[in-house]
Parts: sequence; C-alpha cells; structure tokens
Amino acid sequence: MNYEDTVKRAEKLRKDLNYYSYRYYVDNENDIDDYEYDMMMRELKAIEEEYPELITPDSPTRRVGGEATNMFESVTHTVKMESLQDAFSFDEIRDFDRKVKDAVTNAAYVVEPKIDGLSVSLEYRDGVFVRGSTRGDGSVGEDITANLRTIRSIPLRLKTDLPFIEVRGEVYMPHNVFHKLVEEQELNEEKPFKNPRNAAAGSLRQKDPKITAKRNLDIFVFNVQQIEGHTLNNHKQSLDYIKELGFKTIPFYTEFGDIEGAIGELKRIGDIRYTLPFDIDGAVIKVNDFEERRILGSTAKFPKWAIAFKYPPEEKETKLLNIEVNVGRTGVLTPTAVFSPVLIAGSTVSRATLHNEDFIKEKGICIGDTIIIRKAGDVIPEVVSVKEHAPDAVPYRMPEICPSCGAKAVREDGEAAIRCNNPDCPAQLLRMLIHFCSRDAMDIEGLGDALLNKLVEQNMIKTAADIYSLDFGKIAEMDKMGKKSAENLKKAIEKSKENDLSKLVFSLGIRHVGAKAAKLLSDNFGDIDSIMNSSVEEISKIDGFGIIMAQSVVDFMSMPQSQKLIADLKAAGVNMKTEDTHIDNRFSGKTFVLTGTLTKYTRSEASRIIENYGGKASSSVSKKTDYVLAGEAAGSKLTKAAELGIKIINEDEFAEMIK
Ligand code: 0OX
Repeated sequence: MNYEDTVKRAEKLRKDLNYYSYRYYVDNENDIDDYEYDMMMRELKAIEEEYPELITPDSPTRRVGGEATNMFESVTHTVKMESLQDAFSFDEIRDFDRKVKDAVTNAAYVVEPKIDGLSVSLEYRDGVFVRGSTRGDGSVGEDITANLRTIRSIPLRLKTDLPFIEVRGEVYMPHNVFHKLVEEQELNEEKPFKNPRNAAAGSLRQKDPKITAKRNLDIFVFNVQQIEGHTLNNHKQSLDYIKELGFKTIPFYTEFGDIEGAIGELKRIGDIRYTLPFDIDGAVIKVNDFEERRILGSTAKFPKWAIAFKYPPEEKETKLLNIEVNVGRTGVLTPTAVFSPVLIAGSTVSRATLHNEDFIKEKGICIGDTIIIRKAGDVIPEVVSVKEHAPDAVPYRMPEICPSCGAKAVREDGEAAIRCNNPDCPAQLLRMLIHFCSRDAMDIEGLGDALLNKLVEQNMIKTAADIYSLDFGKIAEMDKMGKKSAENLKKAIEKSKENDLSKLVFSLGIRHVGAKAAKLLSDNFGDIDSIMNSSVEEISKIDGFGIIMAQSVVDFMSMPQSQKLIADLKAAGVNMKTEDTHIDNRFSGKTFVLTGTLTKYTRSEASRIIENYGGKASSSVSKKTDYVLAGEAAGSKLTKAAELGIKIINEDEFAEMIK
C-alpha cells in the first residue's frame, strides 16, 4: 500500500470502528463479530505504530492508550456546573412550582431520572472530543480526558462537525459491572467498593487510564452547557439534538404541561427505580423553555428553574420472629434474623444477617420486636434498628454451646466471632458436605441438604470421601428414596469423579478460595500434587492471588486431615488433574528452558503453557534447546545459552508468542 492509500485506509478503519463501537455501546446493537472488530483494530494500531503522524484524537486506539499521570490539570468551567436544590416531599415540589409561576406563566416541565454517579463535562471542537473534566466545585474541575476516553459510550467524534459544544453528563457504573468488580475484589482480597457510585468515582479518578478502561463505566448525557453553530430553544429539543449527535442521553425525559403531571412522573420513576439496571438517587424537574430559564435565573448555589426530588431509601417495618444460629464450615456461629417477609427495594426478603454478638447488643435486638429493615446499597437486607420492643422483650444472648454438637462455643480475645472448635462437629461436617456437593463444586445432583443431613445423622458419612463408598442398597431403603433415586444418585456420584480439578479444589472448602481462585490454582498447577507441593511464594505469584489466600492454601494442604481426605478421594477414583487445555501445536518440537525469577508466571504455569502448545520444558540448556525464557537475575543458564547462540526471550516476548 502506498502512503496515500495507507492514509485513506486508516481513515476508513477509524470511521468504521467508531461506528461499530457507537452501535454497540450506545444503541446496544452488535453489527459485527468481535473477531472482525479486533482484526480491524489491530490493523489500525499497526498503521499508527508505523506512521505515528496518522494518529488522530478521535482514533479508537486512543481509548486505552493514555499514560498514567501524577496530577490532573485544573479546568475552569466557562459555564458553571451548577448543583440542584433538593426536595423531599411533593409539597416542596408544589412550592417550587409556585415560585416558578411568580416569574413565568404556563411553564412546562421536563422530568428525568437523577443518575447516581459523577458529573462530568465533555467538550467537542469541530466534532472531535478535545477535553473532559470533573465537576469539581462547579467552577473549577479536573482534566480527566484520558480516563473519559476509555468510556465506550462517549463518542470521540460526533456525527456532525459542529464548531463547538460542551455537554454535561453523569458517569456511572451499571449494576452488573459493579457486581462483577466486587466479586473480583473479594477474590483478590481487596476492600470491595461499597456501592456503584463509589466504584465509579474510584475508577474515574484513577491516575492510570488503563485501570479506568477495565472498569466498564458508562455515561448518560443530560445537558448542553454551551453550543456554537446551532440554536436550541428548549431542554427537550436539546436532548433530542444531542442524541442525534451520537451521545447516549438520559434514558427517559418527558415533558409535562403542569406540576401535577410532573409529580405523577416522579411517582412513576419512584415505582420503577428498583427495576433499573443502574442507581438513581432521585428525579429532576426542569423548566423546559430556555428563555423562561433565563428569566428565572440562579441563586449563588443553584438554578431556580430546576429541582431534584429525593426518594427516601426504602425501609420497611416487620416483626422479628426468631434468631437462628448457624454453624459455618469454619465453625463460626452466625446469628440470622428471621422476620415476616417484606417486599423491599425490588424483592421479598425474610432473613438478614445479624453478624455477631456485638451487633445484636448495640441495636438492643430482642425476639418479637418490631424492627426496621433496609437494603444496604439497595442490595443486601440489613436490620436498621428496633422500632418497638415486644412487651415481654428479653435481651438476646448468643448460645454458649454449639447448637449443633453441644461443644462449648468460645469467643477468643480480640475476635467478634463465637466459634465451635470441635473438629467432629456435625454441623461443620454437614456444611462442608453441602458445599462439596454444590453446583460449582463437585455438582452431585440428588445429594441435597436433607439427604446429606440424614446420612450424617446415620453415621453413613464422616468425610466427603465417604460419598464415594456409600451403600446404595441402604439408601434405596431410606425414607423418600427408592431404587430409582438411589441408582440416579449412584450415577451422579460416579460422574462427579470425572470433574475437572478446579471443581475438586473449590469443593475442598479452603478458606478464601472461591470458585475463581480454585480455577486459577488448577490452571496454574495442573494437578493436585503440584498444588500440594507448592509454596506460598509460588502461589502468590498467580495473578489474582494475595499472600493471605496463598497462605490459606498451604495451611490447608499441610493439615493431616486434608492430606487424608485428598488421598481417600484419589483412591476412590476422583480425577485429580485439570482438563487438557491443549489449544494448538505452535511449540511442537520446541524445547524451552526457564531460568531466573519470573514475575508474570509461576514456573509451573509457564511450563504448562509450553506443554499445552505442544512444546517441552526442560531444566538444562543444551544445543537442543530452542528458547531460554529468562526472568530477573538469571545466572549460568543464561550465560550458557548466550555461548551456544540459543534464542533468549524475556517474559514479554513469551507473552507475545502465546497470544
Ligand atoms: C443527574 C442529573 C444531574 C443541569 C443544570 C442544573 C443541574 N445526575 O442525572 N443534574 C442535572 O441537571 C443539572 N440533571 C440530571 N439529570
């Protein structure tokens, strides 16, 4: 391709990629398959690498590329980013309407949801995104252009080359993205974000835009701050217009001729608020007409033509029927409030954790009390307070003995938890077994809580390995069972022997090791013996593992009971290896030697990858060696490889080879 053609090709790729991205992230339409999209992106990146002068600010490659900064530059907002006056009742809304009517007659209103995120300004010159900033104090914010570029629903180029426009929007984190992020943070033993708003704030103020890029933030644009080259007369018209320009506008905005219509819409939004896939913290009523807005003007703090109605967090009253104490897999006694079912923040709940003894004491909770329930972050039910004590209320006391085995339950110094330390506690065994058989673990259909309970009670199961030597004749004779069910159970147990190693590792119930961590362990080590023989140092090298998780694995594997359990499971024929992840034969006939300290992979992981691609990992360098993968502080093997003229690669080059 000659230079002229390359310029044209880059332009076309940019245009097409921006178009498909808009369709996907704004319209929710997938017009192209991921592979084709990735190939186009790769081609554009290659062109830009060779001809950096062809990089434009609206290139889709710029979304993820920005460098980390130490400081955000300040941005003075030409048009102030005002905040809103709040109202907490419809009477306050009617007061607002009266004040509006004192200045203008027949004002029409637009009502829209108030997204619970972070307000930002986006500036476009000649249709190209040139700057994005935070609201800050409304007058001066911070330049976060690089971070905003990573948000796929923010257009880098508008559909019209308008001379200038500044819009305002709210950056937020959708619920599904938030839940996934929290799951990952828990897996990595990081402190999880409390709610989607905090998560969005934390992600947007990242000094490294690459982190923001991974957070899948989104935006709703709700205002035109400034515009040149086009005239707008009212709010509704301006939202319709910016939607045409390619912005993802606030999801619904409706015009009403009078305040009662607007109040009806506030009620409607209130009714659907828990069905939306993002958080709102209210709804906004705005005077529609711009000339009327000008007449109304602003106070020092907020415009007089708009008001935010705040919905109270939904709280419900209910009766505390009981406090149940359960013994967890690790022996901790956890109290749970059981109350009359209530519909709250979108679903019916009847239970909430009471955490521990101190929590119950602080709130003064007694069985029979009328309590107030709320959903923390609109998700997890929690007991807010006691509204009224039952007439015969007595302060609740946690049991001093384990409700399952009767052993003394102890609260150790400095711990909030009360624990049963009896290793033979049937409740702990039962919990362990329920977990062992659950879907993400060994997935044994038919071996549910009730049957496991019976099997434990009848001493037919003392450890998880006993599941593999059950007497199905006896089971067939048990209440509610029969021959057919026993046969099906036998089949399900047999089938579970073939499970992938990751399921087995998860089923062991190692503290801090969830399904994802179990998968990482099995992918990295390949078989149970390698996991058992690994050190804290080796395990903590796995991306996603911290020291506490690694230590927990090593502690578990060093316990004689764990070793016996694994040996018994092995003897019963349970698979102890991960599935063959052979992908292709790109390393067929090639021998690699690993040397030095690797930072991206553990040694066993790198070896497994090489083997998965048909290669061989060897420990000593010889003429037959094809590659030496050298980490930090590599020693004699590296010297020998250099002498023999063997290709030496670093971890980045290795990563490229296995892409
Ligand atoms: C929101 C939101 C915030 C524009 C002029 C005064 C306040 N969070 O969704 N602010 C405004 O209005 C601004 N509208 C919104 N929808």
